[in-house]
Amino acid sequence: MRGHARLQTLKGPQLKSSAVFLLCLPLLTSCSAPPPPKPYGPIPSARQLAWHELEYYAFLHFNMNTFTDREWGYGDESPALFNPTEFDADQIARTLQEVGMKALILTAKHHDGFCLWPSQFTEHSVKNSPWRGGKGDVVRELAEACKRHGLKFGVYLSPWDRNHKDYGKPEYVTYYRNQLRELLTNYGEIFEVWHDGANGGDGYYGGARESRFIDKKTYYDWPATWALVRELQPNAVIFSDVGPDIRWVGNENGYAGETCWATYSPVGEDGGEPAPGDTRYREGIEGHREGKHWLPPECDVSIRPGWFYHAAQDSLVKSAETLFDLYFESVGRGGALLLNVPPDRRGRIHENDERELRRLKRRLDETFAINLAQGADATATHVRGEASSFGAGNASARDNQSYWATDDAITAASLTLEFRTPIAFDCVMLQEYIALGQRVEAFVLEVWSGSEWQIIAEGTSIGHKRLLRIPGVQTKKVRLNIAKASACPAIANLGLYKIAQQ
Ligand code: FUL
Repeated sequence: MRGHARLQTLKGPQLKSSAVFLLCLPLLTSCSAPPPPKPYGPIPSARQLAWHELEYYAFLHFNMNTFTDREWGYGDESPALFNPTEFDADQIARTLQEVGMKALILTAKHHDGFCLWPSQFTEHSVKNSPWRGGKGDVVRELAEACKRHGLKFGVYLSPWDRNHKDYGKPEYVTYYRNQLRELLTNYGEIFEVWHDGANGGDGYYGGARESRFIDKKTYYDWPATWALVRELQPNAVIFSDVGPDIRWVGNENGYAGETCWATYSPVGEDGGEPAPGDTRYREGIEGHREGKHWLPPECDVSIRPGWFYHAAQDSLVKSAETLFDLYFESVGRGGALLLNVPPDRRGRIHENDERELRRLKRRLDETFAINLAQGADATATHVRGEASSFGAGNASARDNQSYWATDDAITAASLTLEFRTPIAFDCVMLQEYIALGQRVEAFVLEVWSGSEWQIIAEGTSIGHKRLLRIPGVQTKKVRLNIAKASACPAIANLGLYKIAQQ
């Protein structure tokens, strides 16, 4: 009774919170916020979650081929040919950082076997090149420059080696692991280890000059090789056609599918066990809705026609407009954009590449500078336990750590943003709270015309990030309908933007 009397003297928010508190006194547990939803399906590991945040980073194809004007060296190239005239790791790392990239992955060894670091296990390396009098180490200079410029650093170590005499024999696998150990021990923190799928064929092989093929499923004993990566660099993600952390998207053109699941169950070309270089790789474009593993796609593509620098391609650098499209087709479909920017024979990022990268950066910055959804009034048809900690406003909040969620039984629901004055936008960003898995299977976006709801976009997968470009609209209300989900949705972000013109 006394509690009741006091209630009557309170007003506004004070009344509301006191009332809730008093009413809950006898039933404290039933009024507390509900527990978060249970994860659905495979979920990302901590290292995968950190990787998802990178989104856009560089591939650096720079090695012997840069100096021989080739894409695949045979393996008999003289180390004397590797001789950049003005190698400048700071120019490379600084440029990449300034254009918005978060990391770089260097071809420490490509198929021709030449090593950019003075490996103690071969003579086929920078130590026998005239560059820096044979005392140079490209891996070290770039790893250190990355640290100085706030980039993460990763390595590509080609499993195929057309130079090595033992390629095809068990001894070569020991050599490969020894090299991996050098790279993962001597150069600080490595964020990603990249294993290519191209493997086997003709080559120099220590002078044998013949064709050699290996059993892709068994030769490298990949589980044991990856265990070495885990031991030496526990935070590094491992990329290959089959993961185990990041999958190849199945094309070298830089795009994921319009529908693209982070989950995937790779199978071999013959329908059996998969291995790097032996998968039905086209399935990587979409992944599998019921995939057994969290294996998000990395979309690799070169800014030039070739992976390595060729002066003849200086006029063929992809434009910022093309790169902007690729960004939407990779990052905007839940993957990462691994954009190859091959240093030239000086050992620097070429001016033409730099120009387009800076134009791209300007346009991305301008596009995503203002999220029009922030400040909107957010409501939802369902909110988990009616708790503000799962409220609609979480989806339009600045951070991605809070999310709008519904009760477990509700797998179709909608969220509406309402604005005091009309907003104009032509780009939508959606994000799920992926720590709980990929849950949404279909969504519809609508705007209020003044008299009715009009559909402006429909889609399937969301995952870490979905970017949609739509014809420009002006409206005071935007509605996101989650039409189908495998478990109650957990939406971290609904952002609205206006695309900057180039
Ligand atoms: C391919 C390689 O054969 C190319 O040379 C390049 O390195 C590309 C990224 O992967 O499989």
